[in-house]
Amino acid sequence: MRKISLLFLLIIFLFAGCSKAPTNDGVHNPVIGFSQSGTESSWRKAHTKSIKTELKKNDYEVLYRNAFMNQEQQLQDVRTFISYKVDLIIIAPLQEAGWDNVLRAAKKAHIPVIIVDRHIDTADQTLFLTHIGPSFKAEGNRAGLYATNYFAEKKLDSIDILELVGLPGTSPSKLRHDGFRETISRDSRMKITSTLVGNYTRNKAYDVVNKYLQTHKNKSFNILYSHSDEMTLGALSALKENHIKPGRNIVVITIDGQENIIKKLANGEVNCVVECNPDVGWYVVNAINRHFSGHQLAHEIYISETTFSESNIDKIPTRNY
Ligand code: GZL
Repeated sequence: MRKISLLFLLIIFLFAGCSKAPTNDGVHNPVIGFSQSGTESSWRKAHTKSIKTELKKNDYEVLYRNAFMNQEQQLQDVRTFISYKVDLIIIAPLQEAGWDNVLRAAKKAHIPVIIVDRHIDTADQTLFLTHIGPSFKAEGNRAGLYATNYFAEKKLDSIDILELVGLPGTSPSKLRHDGFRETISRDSRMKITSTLVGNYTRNKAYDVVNKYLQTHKNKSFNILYSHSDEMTLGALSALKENHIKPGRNIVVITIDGQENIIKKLANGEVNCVVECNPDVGWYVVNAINRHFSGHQLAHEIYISETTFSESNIDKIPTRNY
């Protein structure tokens, strides 16, 4: 009888270690510092909600800070977590650069760090346990694949592309650009003739696209490739105000998969939506649980994603963002 009860207790302990926050002093649940870069899109808000919800479901105490797209503020937020001696820090970095000093301080304080969403640029890969997020390059590849397939049979001598990139110095802006260029290079007619910077916000995107259209009245283009749905929504307003029919006069390709852009796919204003999945909470908390249970983590954990267009519009799952 005694053997059975000991075995039962061992099983409970083992499974409990993988699914709930282990109490580090037998009383308090671990405290997680979560530094988010901003709230610029419903994608970003869904990303935040996914992580916070899963952490709380697993009984972690959460200290949350939103840097409102201010890099200095975000670095300060992380320093605050270090001063509070949290048990682990999650960072969704705004920019790639500038993280070494604060991450060295976290390492010196023996506080593990997990990077989510965008990447950081550091030579010292021991400064964080793992990165959990999309393959931005693959997202760019998928956008380019839609473009090359769409124009494969079209009788055109040249195919001009207007690219709307997000915040400079961020990994999605660089890698979505690289992935797209890599794929469209297979069609020598395709050329990115203008690149505008929309900083991932709707207002900035509207301003730069409207100014471009006003100052290039005689210049046409075949494709708008926009790195995020929020920027696409701003661009669509500018296109319509300048009497250009998005989805018809030009092909519109966008990345994220927000509910409001799926509606534009349905009404023909957008031709292709490359999914960028914000629902990473389970992956993040599973990694934290495994870390606290003494497991080694893969240094890169990719989130699965797909592409939506008129060919599968009836099968698009509810977006919840
Ligand atoms: C990508 C993420 C981007 C989203 C935008 O993972 O960093 O930032 O595509 C957001 O919605 O602004």
